[in-house]
Amino acid sequence: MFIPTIPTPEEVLDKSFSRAKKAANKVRSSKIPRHQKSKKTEEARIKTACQVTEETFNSILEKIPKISTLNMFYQDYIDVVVGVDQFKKSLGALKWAVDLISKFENQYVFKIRRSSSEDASKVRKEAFGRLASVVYRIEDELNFLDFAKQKLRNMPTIDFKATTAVIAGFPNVGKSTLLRQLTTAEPKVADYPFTTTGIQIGHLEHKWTHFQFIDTPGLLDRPVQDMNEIELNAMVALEHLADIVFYIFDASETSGYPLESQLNLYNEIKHVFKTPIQCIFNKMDLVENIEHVNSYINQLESPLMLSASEGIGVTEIIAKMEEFDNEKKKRS
Ligand SMILES: Nc1nc2c(ncn2[C@@H]2O[C@H](COP(=O)(O)OP(=O)(O)O)[C@@H](O)[C@H]2O)c(=O)[nH]1
Ligand SMILES: [Mg+2]
Repeated sequence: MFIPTIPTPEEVLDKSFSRAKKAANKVRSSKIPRHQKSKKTEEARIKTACQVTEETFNSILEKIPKISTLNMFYQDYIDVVVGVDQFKKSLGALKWAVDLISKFENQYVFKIRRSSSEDASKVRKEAFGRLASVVYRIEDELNFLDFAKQKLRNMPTIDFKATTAVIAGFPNVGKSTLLRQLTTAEPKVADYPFTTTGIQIGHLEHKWTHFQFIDTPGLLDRPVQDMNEIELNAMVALEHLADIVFYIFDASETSGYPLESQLNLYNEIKHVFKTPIQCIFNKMDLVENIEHVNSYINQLESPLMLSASEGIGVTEIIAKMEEFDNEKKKRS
């Protein structure tokens, strides 16, 4: 997500005060009666300092997308990574500062006009003190927004219109290999909470349709009961973008996970996701005991057979995706 550069309170005030100084110099060198000069100069300083600060905050507020208008996937993502409430609270604080500053800007301008020339600089100092104190009041919020900027920098770019498959299964069953086989370009890596290597997104243009495949290493590859609440949330966020889940079995069990455990994880994921799940039996080329594998295949609804590293069975998966996409289009 794009978040503009977030300044520190010092940076906000430095900019505002130096611009105010320039504005004051301009007034001082202009042709106005001598007795009015100090008041006019101080008035310009107050106005400029306040307005520059307001503009700084307003431009941040305008550039940050409204969270509630984002896709649910992003809302959940932001919530898991930085917390949506905290995010909204920080933006609220910026808004609060803008309103307050524009209010006392007027008050101090009036005060200057009513004061004597000798008091003008005193009033201006008071106004600057007030401005600085408001800006420092929201220091925590500015820090938080800067933290959010860093954290949300590499958020996944998702095409929400594309029909999307999320790939699940234990480690080393062949998820990444399949993803590379399915997609034309190298899959893109983006951050995803609680995955050490991030999320991988691959694209395929097939008969003028855009398919999207997502591999989430470290998230859909272990028992759900081992997950904490935040990880569960991160997993549920995936549901917003999955049209279908591809659950990969390692039929050869060479990855070290018995088919029995793989079936358990399948059932757990099936329980969490409301989306359809397509079972895929990979590493068929390494299978030695086909009866053993068949006893699992027979328990599941029309699973597909695959040897991802050999590229065997990939076309059938794409055909399945196409079939699924057609059904989805019919439904909508
Ligand atoms: N023989 C064989 N090896 C495979 C097959 N699919 C994947 N592999 C190998 O299994 C290992 C793990 O694959 P990977 O795609 O990284 O699994 P992931 O952890 O689920 O992403 C790699 O060494 C792959 O080359 C397959 O169909 N047959
Ligand atoms: Mg992998």
